Amino acid sequence: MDNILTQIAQYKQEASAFTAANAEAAENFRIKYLGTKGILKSVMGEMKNVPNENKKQFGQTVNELKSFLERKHAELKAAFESRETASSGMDLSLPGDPVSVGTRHPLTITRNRIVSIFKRLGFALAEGPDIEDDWHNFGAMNLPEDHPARDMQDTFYINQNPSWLLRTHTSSVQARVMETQKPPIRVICPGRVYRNETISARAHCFFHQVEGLYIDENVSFADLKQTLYFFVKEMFGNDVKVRFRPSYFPFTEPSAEMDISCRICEGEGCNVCKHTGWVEILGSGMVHPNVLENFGIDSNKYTGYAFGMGIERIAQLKYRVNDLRLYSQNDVRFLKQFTGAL
Ligand code: 2NL
Repeated sequence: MDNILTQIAQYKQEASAFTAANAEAAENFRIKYLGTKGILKSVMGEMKNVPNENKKQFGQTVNELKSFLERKHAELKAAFESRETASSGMDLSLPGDPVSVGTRHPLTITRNRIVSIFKRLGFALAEGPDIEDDWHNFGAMNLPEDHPARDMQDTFYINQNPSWLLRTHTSSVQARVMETQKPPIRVICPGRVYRNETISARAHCFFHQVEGLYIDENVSFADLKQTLYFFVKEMFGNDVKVRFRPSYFPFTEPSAEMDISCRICEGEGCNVCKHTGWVEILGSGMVHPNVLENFGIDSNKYTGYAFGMGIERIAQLKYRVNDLRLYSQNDVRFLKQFTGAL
């Protein structure tokens, strides 16, 4: 009797030290201790050799061993079951969900191209706030108090404080540059601008502009023409033709608008150039002396040129976009056509 009890204690010790590295090892434990030809069965078989007066005690010991082995087996098995459930819902050999790569917006592509051309000519990038005050947007730009652009019909004023407005051009950025820097000044200023327009294929309440400003001694109209000529050749190709037409802006004198030969019909005549062979792409001129003096820049010593263009317009000519609204509708059928464009 003592023999068999010692033997049981030994089995128990062995079993309790058993570790399983995988589900198979846990199953081997079950076969070894709890299987039909296992240790528990053979211990139970000893009952017939135990003297009657000890049967009760022996039975208890065997029952304890049995529940110990079952608990131990459950523990071993559970360790793997939990690990298996965590990963079983996932087949690592399946191909992953494709990550769709976005595209740059055509206006971003166009702005980056414009800015990079002027950067190569030594222009520095300058940016400023969309919400401006009257001085930086209008006053400093030589717009008289009664200029129609200042009208509520044309400009968005901020309700809470009507001395603030949404900038109507990025000239306000150049104003801030002239306020804080001394000539020579050479900056290129891209940004969103706002005008109170009814939205249609040709007009929107916001659009994007790039303006440029160059102030130094002896800056001439010839410099303006040559710089803009270089710009359009880089932007539209070497064979592009240009013409300047006299124009009027309150902030420049003299002023000129620049046309390029129509890239759509190459001068043959089409809807885009309204059968003239020419399309307008920007406004420009020599900075008005009043604008320079507004910032304490001596207009007898310094001269400058400035220009402004609409990014939508340049993108329209490059990509043949015939409705301004497409730029802000976020329709992926439109946007994904620019895949691959930089
Ligand atoms: C256009 C015309 C223009 C300017 C913008 C400018 C800026 C300063 C001084 C003088 Cl700080 N002028 N900017 C000059 C001429 C034309 O824009 O059609 N823009 C879309």
